[in-house]
Amino acid sequence: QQNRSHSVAILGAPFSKGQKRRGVEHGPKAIRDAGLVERLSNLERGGREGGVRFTVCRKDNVSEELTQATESCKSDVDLNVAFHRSDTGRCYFGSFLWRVRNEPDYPVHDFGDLTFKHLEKDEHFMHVPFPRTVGRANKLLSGAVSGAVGAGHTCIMLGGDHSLAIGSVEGHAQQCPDLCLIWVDAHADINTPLTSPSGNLHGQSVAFLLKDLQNKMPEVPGFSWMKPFLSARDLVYIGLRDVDPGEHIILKTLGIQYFSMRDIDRMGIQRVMEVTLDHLLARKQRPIHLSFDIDAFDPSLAPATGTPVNGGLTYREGIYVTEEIHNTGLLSVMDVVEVNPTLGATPEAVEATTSLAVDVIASALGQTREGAHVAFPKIPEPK
Ligand code: HAR
Ligand code: MN
Ligand code: MN
Ligand code: MN
Repeated sequence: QQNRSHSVAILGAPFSKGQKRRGVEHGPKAIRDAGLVERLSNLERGGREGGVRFTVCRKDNVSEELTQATESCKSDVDLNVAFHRSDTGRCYFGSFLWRVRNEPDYPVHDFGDLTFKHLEKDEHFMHVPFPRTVGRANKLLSGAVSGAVGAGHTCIMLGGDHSLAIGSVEGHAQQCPDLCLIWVDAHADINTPLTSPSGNLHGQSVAFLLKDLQNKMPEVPGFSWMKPFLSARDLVYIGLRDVDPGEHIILKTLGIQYFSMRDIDRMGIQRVMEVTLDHLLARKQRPIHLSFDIDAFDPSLAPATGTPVNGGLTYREGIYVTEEIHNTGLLSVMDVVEVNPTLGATPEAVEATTSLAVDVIASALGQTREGAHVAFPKIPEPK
């Protein structure tokens, strides 16, 4: 029902006080300089599109719905149906994805960068640095994301460090209270100030969002403007491989669905995405918030980042994740964070990281590896 094929809003958030290394505030400029706006403008996004994901438990239902959907399809509609049998053999699940061709393109609006103030007086809270600065930056970002989503855009937030997800998801939730969250990251970023080994807020973002952790969170100065709103069952992690002990007990206690790199090795990325989307969308279609930390990728692909961890996503796994999210038709906000152009060993290393960021954004917004033919309703013939 909430099929999203909208104009795109790009929102830069040059902010780095969620951790102790400077440089990640140059992420938005570096990603733009890698050609983001041109790439998105050239995307053949012509046409509305959307999707329905279903789980049914009788084969006749599938064929019946299939026939109906196919019949209601006019010649200017592409229908893409994928479904398969569950492991028990009794259920079928899959998706109908549709796209109306030959409609006007959807423009890309670059809203530029937000301006964040550094607060002079901002003492540590416990061992947490810059709490008021981070709290205030996220309040500002929250308003901007809420405004962009409210105006009908699909919003791309360029970080900045991952503490910015607090404001980004909060602002998104103001417009879409039933959103779900896919967190692609080497790290779980679910420490509370009481479990965090570093104190850094970019390792704690999810703890600020979750209702289920409300009574485990102290009152951090700078964050009184927000209340946790997300349920643990509305969140899925992909790519984890560096999880602190305190984070592990939280993941286990709250029963959060996560796919570590080991799970990806075991199940394959295709199955991981199937279970992810089934977990979040089978009961109800709702807007997706994708929070993509570039360090989810292997450091050989994304070296210019503050906390690289070996054994990450391959290029193809990462792109498969964003392709599948695009195919739901439900992507509403995407964060791309932790690109730090001051950390690459060489200019080539930085360029690899920023162009990878552009690739995952383009893929999340509909660039396909198999190609597309929006501008070609049929094969041209010689006169
Ligand atoms: N878990 C560690 C901490 O809390 C490191 C996590 C921060 N690194 C990130 N976040 N880039 O994804 O300090
Ligand atoms: Mn992160
Ligand atoms: Mn990370
Ligand atoms: Mn598409």
